[in-house]
Amino acid sequence: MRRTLALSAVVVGLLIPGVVAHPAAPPVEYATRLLHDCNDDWGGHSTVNDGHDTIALDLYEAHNATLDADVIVFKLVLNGGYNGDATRPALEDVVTFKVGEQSVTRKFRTVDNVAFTGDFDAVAGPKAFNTAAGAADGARFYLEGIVRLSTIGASVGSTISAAAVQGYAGSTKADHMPGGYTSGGQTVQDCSTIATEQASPARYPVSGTIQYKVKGPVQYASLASDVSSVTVAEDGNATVTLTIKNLLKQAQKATLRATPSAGIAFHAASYRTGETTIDLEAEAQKTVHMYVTPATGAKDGPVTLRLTTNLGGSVLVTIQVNVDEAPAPTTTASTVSPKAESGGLPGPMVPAALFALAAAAAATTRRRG
Ligand SMILES: [Ca+2]
Ligand SMILES: [Ca+2]
Repeated sequence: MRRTLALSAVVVGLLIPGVVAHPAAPPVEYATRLLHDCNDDWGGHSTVNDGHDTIALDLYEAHNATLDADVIVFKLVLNGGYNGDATRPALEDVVTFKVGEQSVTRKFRTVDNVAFTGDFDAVAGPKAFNTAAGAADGARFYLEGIVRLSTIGASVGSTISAAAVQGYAGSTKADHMPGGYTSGGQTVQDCSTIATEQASPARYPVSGTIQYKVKGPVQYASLASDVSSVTVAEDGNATVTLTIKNLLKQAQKATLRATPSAGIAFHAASYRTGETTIDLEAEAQKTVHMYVTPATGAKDGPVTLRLTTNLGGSVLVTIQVNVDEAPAPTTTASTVSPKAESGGLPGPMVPAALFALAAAAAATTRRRG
């Protein structure tokens, strides 16, 4: 792998520099581009100087299941690394930014340009960086530095600003974003593409000026309930209609969970108690029915619904459930809700509470007869 990366950098840098000098593909739709460097300013230099060619820095929010937390992911696009000599100092790429007025510094580090570590909460990559058409973009690759919101003192509404990246080879400064690079101890502002940068701010954000407002990982999918509270008889049944929408132009797999899960079931593609998965085609909207079936002795309380998606989305909705105590046995039948009697209950996996409800409805019919 090390040899492949180094060799590719040499080949691309020396033989086809015209191909090198091009911008990174735009960020994925749920990411924000914080920085784009001058076009490959370190590109040829990475074949004679150690240090990564910094290309771009994107940010996206996600719910990270491993960390069990809402996180910010800094996606750093790089190229090259070593110049082909035997020196091979440790390479570091230091990411700095502000959360509100608080300065934060995190770094990626490698001693072989194959395995990367760092002082983020987690580091992923390297992974191949692709062109907009999905092909490998030369030898470019990206790393992901993942931090919990809580780790960096951020929360929904916080502003992240003043992003910058400084590359190092050992203790020697190399390429940086925004702007040029350092060579022989001198800062070189090689920004020949500044006109392009200004003409396309979404692709080349004007260096260091992006102010990102933390939203939580809500840009992937939405979840809405037709009611904020529901009243249901003890041992009875109530139906809540949930609307789920894929906010992205790509398919996602969503998982819907209820806490507490007891007495909660979903009817989506199939009937599931407590949790269900839903395939969401691009920009699709789907309706899911949630059945609330409180057991005998159940108390009033909130039910929290969490919708997560395989790309990192997470959204919460809380519904208050008020339980009407069951009256004396002789009047049980009168407490059955009209909605429950009207049918439409799921078939093959009806929980015990629903069987009890059906029995009560049958008793009503007999008495009326
Ligand atoms: Ca660069
Ligand atoms: Ca630079």
